[in-house]
Amino acid sequence: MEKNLEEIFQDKIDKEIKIEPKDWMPEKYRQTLIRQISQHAHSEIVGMLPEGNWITRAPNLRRKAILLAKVQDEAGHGLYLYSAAETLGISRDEMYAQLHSGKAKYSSIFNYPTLTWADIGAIGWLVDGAAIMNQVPLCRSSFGPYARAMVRVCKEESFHQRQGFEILLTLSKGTAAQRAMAQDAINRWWWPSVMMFGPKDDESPNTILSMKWKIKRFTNDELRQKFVDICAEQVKILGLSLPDKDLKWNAATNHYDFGAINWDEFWQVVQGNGPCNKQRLDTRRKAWEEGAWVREAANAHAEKRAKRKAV
Ligand code: FAQ
Repeated sequence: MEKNLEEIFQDKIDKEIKIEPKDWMPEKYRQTLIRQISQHAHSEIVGMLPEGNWITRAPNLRRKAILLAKVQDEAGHGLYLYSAAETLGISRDEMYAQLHSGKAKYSSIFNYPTLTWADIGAIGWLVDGAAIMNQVPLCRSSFGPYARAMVRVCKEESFHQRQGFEILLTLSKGTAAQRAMAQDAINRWWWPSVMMFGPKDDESPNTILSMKWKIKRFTNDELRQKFVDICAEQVKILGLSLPDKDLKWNAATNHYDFGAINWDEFWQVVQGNGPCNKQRLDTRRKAWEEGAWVREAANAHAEKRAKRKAV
């Protein structure tokens, strides 16, 4: 019997053949990817804001140059991802409108404030660390443009993670006040980083289909556990601790057990009620409005050049 389009599509996925933009795909696959890739792009762009707060206050020129480069990388990641989403038939303007209207989600983590310089270390170590854990498997995602964009993104994220760890390592070897500042940043960023992986598997409506379609290669809980296992070891090198009294090696499972996640806090932040949600969206909207003249000028210039070429 001849196979239908959906069966041919699933066969390709099962054989690890990438799906490309012009290939047939189920509408739900297209929508799932638009949702995930655009949310990911928004996260990179909004994610520039907490760190941007420290560019003018980095403790020395070297740190400032590194932070500036890191934040620029994040803008680049956002742009690759918007381009990958565009191949699925959504325009960049539509995606921006969804972000600015509050309809589109972006990662919960970027709704927390950066109070001290050590927060820049904690973001690099924990937030970029969690991002890498989640994104390395996305390099093997079934949709070609997303998978290819992720390869470069992950290389840069890996540098970001190391720069964060190095900031914390330096502070951990400093004065008592510097050590305390590093510990305080870890205390505040740990649980929000653990939440980044999303709801637990039995409350994650998208995981089953995304795993079948190999958009996701691991479930939220699987990635979260890998992250906890790695951080529980790395924190020992810093001589600091993670704020979880239930964190304990379990020889039977070969993993660290960890304490209960505050899911109420997670959903509050996702629904727009986190400490900085309003500030983040206001800042993005203002940047969009104030950038209108640049877009107009660029369009006018492009039109002029096109006319000149046509003559
Ligand atoms: N925050 O059914 P699931 C970065 C939503 S990039 C907000 O499990 P899914 C780089 C989810 O969208 C960080 N919302 O969903 C950087 C869904 O809502 P919807 C971003 C969340 O898609 C570092 C609902 O909950 N990374 O950090 C969150 O299968 C430093 C149900 O969830 C990516 O986006 C959350 N944490 O799994 C930049 C990676 N978690 O849409 C600057 C790509 C879940 O149905 C500085 N994304 N939700 O209304 C993914 O891997 C997946 O989308 C997950 C969620 C794992 C995030």
